[in-house]
Amino acid sequence: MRLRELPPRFWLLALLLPPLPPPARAETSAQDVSLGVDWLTRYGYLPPPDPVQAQLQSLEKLRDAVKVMQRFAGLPETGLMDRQTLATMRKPRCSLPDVLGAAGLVRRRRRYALSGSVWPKRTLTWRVRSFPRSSRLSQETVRTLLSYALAVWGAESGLTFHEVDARHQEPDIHIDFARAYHQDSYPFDGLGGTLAHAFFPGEHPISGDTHFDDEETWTFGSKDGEGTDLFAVAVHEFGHALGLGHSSAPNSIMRPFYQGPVGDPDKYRLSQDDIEGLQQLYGKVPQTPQGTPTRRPLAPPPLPPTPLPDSPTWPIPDRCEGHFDAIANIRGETFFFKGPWFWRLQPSGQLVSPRPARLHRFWEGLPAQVTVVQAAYARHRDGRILLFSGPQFWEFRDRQLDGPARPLTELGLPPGLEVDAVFSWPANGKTYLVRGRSYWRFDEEARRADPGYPRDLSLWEGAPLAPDDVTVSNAGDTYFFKGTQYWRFPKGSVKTEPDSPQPMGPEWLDCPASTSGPHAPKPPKATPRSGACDCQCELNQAAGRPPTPFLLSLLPLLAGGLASRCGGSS
Ligand code: RRS
Ligand code: CA
Ligand code: ZN
Ligand code: ZN
Repeated sequence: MRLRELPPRFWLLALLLPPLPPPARAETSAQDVSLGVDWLTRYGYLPPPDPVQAQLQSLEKLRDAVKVMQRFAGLPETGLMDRQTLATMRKPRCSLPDVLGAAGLVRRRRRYALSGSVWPKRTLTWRVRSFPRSSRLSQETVRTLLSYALAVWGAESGLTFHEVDARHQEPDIHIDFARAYHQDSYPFDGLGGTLAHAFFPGEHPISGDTHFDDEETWTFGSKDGEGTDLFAVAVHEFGHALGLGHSSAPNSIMRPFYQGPVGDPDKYRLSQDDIEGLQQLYGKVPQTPQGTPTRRPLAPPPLPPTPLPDSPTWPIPDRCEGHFDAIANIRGETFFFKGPWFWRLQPSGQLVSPRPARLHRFWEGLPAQVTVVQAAYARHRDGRILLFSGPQFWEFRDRQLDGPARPLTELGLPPGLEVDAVFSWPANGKTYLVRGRSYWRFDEEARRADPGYPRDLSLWEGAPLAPDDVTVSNAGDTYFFKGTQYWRFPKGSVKTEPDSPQPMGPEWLDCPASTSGPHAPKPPKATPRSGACDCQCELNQAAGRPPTPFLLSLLPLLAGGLASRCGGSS
């Protein structure tokens, strides 16, 4: 089609073409104009055609549309359909619009765009429904990379993500690797072009769903630059799944064009523009009065060793900073959990090693995506160990997982609630579950929640609200932990010691007092745990096992496992 054969609206757009010698311009412009209008309309830069529009206004809008498109594409904002702009438009690309509604064309200071929809909850579930048909990446690696990509958004918003088994729960975010037509209106286009797309939050079953083109060569940590980095694309798509549109900010992961790998998933941080967009939707990570997050966001699991030779590692946390996720007395030993790590104190009060051990190397069968244990306790009646994360818990027999994830509602909590602390109180053999300023009680013998709960935590006189965790020492005293402090309740008492709280560091973790809060340094007291292994050893008897095999089973794992990574352990 030649320019003179075009309908009048294309003449208008021809004004956007750069000044070129007439013959060359006429040869290219017919196709260019057609491509330009279609492209800008298809990707949301132009509203659908309106024949009654005034010409001058339209010209201005067209120039604006071209400029916005150029900004998104990282091109000079000429407002003209120049060579670079047309080249960009000719390349195959995503079918979802870049600009969401008319607001996208309004000039804004912020660069990010919002879909206008958000999830009305802070814990979201996900599942990979279909994996790549053939890929260098194993299914395990795919899941791990996806959980890292979700955690990137969780870290800045406090949102948490749980991988679920659809047989038990329909997830919010289904993830598929699909080819060509795949039961939505956005068929994929084979190798290259569009890499993936995602649906904004909402109530439709497809809302939040994220699709990757299975004809791409998905890679991670590729040395030769081959393939498409799954982690980078997943971070982008999950931005949409949470409600973000595309952005034109230079460092934004939400730019509509693939920018290549973004480095180690455990070190990757969102750009300021992405953070601002996200926090517009979900607010900031909840802060305590001291300015620290109340609960660390769900962190993803360590990456598998293969096929990632330079597999990044999590920074090892400093135990002296306190703020543990969970603390539990397990058969006489005290476990301090923080992210995907834990430390262990022997019944004598000695730290087994100053270096933490890895959660998943020890708790066999704990799903890889569970990287924060929010509470833990050893059940009095059978010695089983229960680990809690999000709205679920897992039961372990010694170190082995025994059964599927179970909902907290089984222990009497209302649906959707998570726990701060769980402990078994020797005074009555009941299990206490604490959340915020409320607590519930579970009768292990009758295997049902006690009526009349929740009750107010102030009934535990002097206890901090929303403790990090609560546990009972071998001497039978109850300890509440929060931040860098602990509160002691003498055996059988629901009233804290008058000198509570105390700094945890010197007492429990072999840390100097100065790193443990506002208290003056004081010499370590005789440890409340030392020697007297009474009530917790009864657990082993109740379980019909002596304590030794369990304790011994830890040693090769902690010593050997850490030695290979960290060069030895004490
Ligand atoms: C998207 O926004 N999903 O939410 C889609 C986006 C995407 O796939 N963009 C294309 C892209 O960058 N592809 C790279 C490979 C082909 C390159 C050449 C052709 N080409 C997801 C990304 C951001 C993770 C769009 C696209 C393909 C493109 C383009 C855009 C050339 C501009 C220029
Ligand atoms: Ca493609
Ligand atoms: Zn799709
Ligand atoms: Zn996108």
